[in-house]
Amino acid sequence: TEYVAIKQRVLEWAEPARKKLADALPADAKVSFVSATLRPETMYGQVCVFVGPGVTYGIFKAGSEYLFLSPRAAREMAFQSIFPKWGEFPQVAELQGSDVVGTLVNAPLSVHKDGVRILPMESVKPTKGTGVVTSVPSDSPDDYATITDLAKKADYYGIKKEWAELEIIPIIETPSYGNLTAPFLVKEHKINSPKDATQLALAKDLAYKAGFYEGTMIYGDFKGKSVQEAKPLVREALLDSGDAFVFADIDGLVISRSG
Ligand code: ZZB
Repeated sequence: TEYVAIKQRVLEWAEPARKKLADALPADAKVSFVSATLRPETMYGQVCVFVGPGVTYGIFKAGSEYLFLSPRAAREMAFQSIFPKWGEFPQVAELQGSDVVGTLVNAPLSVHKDGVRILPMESVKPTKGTGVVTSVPSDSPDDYATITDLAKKADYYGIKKEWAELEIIPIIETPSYGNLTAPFLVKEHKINSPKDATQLALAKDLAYKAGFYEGTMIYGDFKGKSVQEAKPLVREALLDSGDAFVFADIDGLVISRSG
């Protein structure tokens, strides 16, 4: 799978992460969470970034900056010229997803200019992409089901309710599902929880197909264009600005093929 890897610069660390990193990083270190997405055209609607709370992540030095992602993805990137030395991916720290929940990061292109929070998602797969997922609840049923649950049970998850309540803006319109595809499908398929895996898989499939084949951008730089036209244009803009790079997930491909 070829992902667009979005760099989400840390603006403020959550307390557990800050403590663990005190001796590991220079005070002025530029660290970015790296989210793997197949839908760059939806980046306008990012409201948070998900990590698996029980997943182990690393911070890796890539030239003058640092990247937060799964060690598995870092190893793959070391053979894709994403780190300066071929095959090397120097790790400077190890963190659990739960350590970084609450961290404030920049979200390139998002309507939320002051940044978005890192939040927990149980269904994040450590073996796919970078293990970091940027969340667009307007167009991803998984994201909508999770953010709704996080806001409902903020205390249980140990987060501030307002972190899960950033505005969800319409960015893509489809004739089948209107301008908030994911909320529409979650309601239509009576999905009440992020654990409703079967219905969520169906909703995701429908959302992908409708978005790609019938979607029109109603927000952002390519407003009025079809999603098929806008997708490569947003991708190029993110690559050109340095906010993203391309990442081919080789292992993920092998794993998904063998089931
Ligand atoms: C933003 C986004 C917006 C995404 C959307 C989807 C949608 P797939 O389809 O199964 O190949 N993702 C990436 N890595 C992981 C992971 N490790 N664990 C769980 N989810 C992950 O997966 C690709 C999509 O799944 C990615 O694209 C990412 O979410 C998430 F409007 O990025 B996406 C209908 C989907 N819409």
